[in-house]
Amino acid sequence: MLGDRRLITVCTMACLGSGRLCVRGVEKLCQFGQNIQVRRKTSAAFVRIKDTGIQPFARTLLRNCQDTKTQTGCRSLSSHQVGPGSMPDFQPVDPYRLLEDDLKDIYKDIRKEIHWNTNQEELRKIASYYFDGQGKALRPMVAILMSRAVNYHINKSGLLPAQRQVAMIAEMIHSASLIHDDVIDQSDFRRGKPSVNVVWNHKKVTMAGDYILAVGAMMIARLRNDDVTLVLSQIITELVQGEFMQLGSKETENERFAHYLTKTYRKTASLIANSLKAVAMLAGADEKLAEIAFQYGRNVGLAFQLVDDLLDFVSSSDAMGKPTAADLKLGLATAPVLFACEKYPELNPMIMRRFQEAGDVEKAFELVHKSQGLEQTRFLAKKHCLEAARLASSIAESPYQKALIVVSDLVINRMK
Ligand code: GRG
Repeated sequence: MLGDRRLITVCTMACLGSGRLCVRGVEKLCQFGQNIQVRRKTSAAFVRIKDTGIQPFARTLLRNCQDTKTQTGCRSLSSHQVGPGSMPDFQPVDPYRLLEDDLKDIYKDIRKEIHWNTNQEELRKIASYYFDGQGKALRPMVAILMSRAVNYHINKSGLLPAQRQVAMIAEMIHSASLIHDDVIDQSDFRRGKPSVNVVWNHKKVTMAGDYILAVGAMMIARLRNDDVTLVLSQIITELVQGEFMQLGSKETENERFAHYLTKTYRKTASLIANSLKAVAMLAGADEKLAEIAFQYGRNVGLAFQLVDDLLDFVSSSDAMGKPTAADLKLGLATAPVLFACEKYPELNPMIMRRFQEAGDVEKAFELVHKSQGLEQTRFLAKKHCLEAARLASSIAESPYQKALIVVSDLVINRMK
C-alpha cells in the first residue's frame, strides 16, 4: 500500500508539474494521473502530430515512443486518414489527443441542444452548469474510440454523425445523473466548484436534470433506430435501479458483495457498456462485435467505479474536486469496506447501521486502511481492466483499437 501511495504522490506531482504545459488532451491524461513512465509502458495509440504546436510534455511523449520505436512498432497516422489498409508512420499520443478534433466541440454542441429546446434562461443555465469542460469526458471519449475502432474493423472509415450523437447523449445522461445524485446526496462540491444544488434550489435543479434527459431522449429518437433506442433507454432504467439499490443494504457478506457488484454495474458500467454497444450497432456490427463493444465497456465501467470507490479512501479532496470519505459519510459500504470485513468482522454492524453512530466513519476508515481492502479493490479493478484490454485486442488493429487498450490502463492508474 505504501508503494501505491508513493506512486499516487509521484503521479500527482507529475500532473501538477506538467499541468500548465499541457495541451487539452494531455490535461485530460493528467486528470487520469498518468505520467511519462506509465506512458512509456503503454505507448500504443498514435496520431500524426504537426511539427509546430507540440507542447513540451507531448514532445517528451513523442521522444519516449521514438526511443522504443522498434519494440512498439510506432508509426504516425492522421485521425482523418485512417482507412483499412493504410497504416503510415505512427507517432504516440494519448486517446484524448487522438480524438482532439472529434471531442473539441462536444460540450459546445451539447450546450446548443440544451439552449435550442427551451427559451427559459434559468433552465438553460442550470442544465448547462456541468457542461463546462471540467469533467474527464470519459464517456464520449470511449464512445468515439469504440466507434472508430469498430468502423475500421468492418472496413468503414471515419465517424458516423449518429455515433457522435451517441457520444453526446452518453455525456448528457451522465450529467443528468450527477445532477440528481447531487440533490439526493446534498453535495457541496463537484469538479472543484460548488455543486449545482448549492447554486440553485433543489426543485429547479431536479427539473434541470429531467430536462437534460428529455433533450437526450429527443436526440435518441432522431437516430431513428429502434434497436439503438432500446439499448440507450436501458441505461436510464439501470441507472435509476442502481441508485435505488444503493438506498438498501443486505444482511450477509455474500449477498452484500453481489448486491454491490450489481449496483456498480447499473450505476456506472451500464452507461459505458450500452453506449459502446449502440455505436457498434450503428456501424452495422454483427452481434459478436457488438457484444465485444458492450463487454469492453462493462469491464472498463466496473473498473472505473472500483477505482472511484478506492480513491474515496486515498485521494485528497483537492485532487478529486469533491469531498473524500464521502461514501462512508453517506452510509455506503463500497468494495474497500466489504473486503476489509473479512479481516475485521466488527465492520458488519457498522455497515448495517450505515455508519450512523458517532465514531463509525472514523473507525471504518481506519480499519479499511489497516486491512488489505484497498489492495483487493485495486486487484479486482485491474482484473476488469485486463479483461477490457483482452477484448480490445480482438478488434482489428488500428490506432483507435490501441487507444482502447491505453484507456483500460488509464482507468486503473487514474488519480481523479
Ligand atoms: C436521472 C439518469 C438519472 C438517474 C437517476 C441519481 C441516479 C439515478 C444515479 C446516479 C448515478 C451516479 C451519479 C453514478 C456515479 C458514477 C460516477 C463514478 C461518476 C463520476 O464520474 P466521472 O469521474 O465524473 O467520470 P466527471 O466529473 O469526470 O464527469
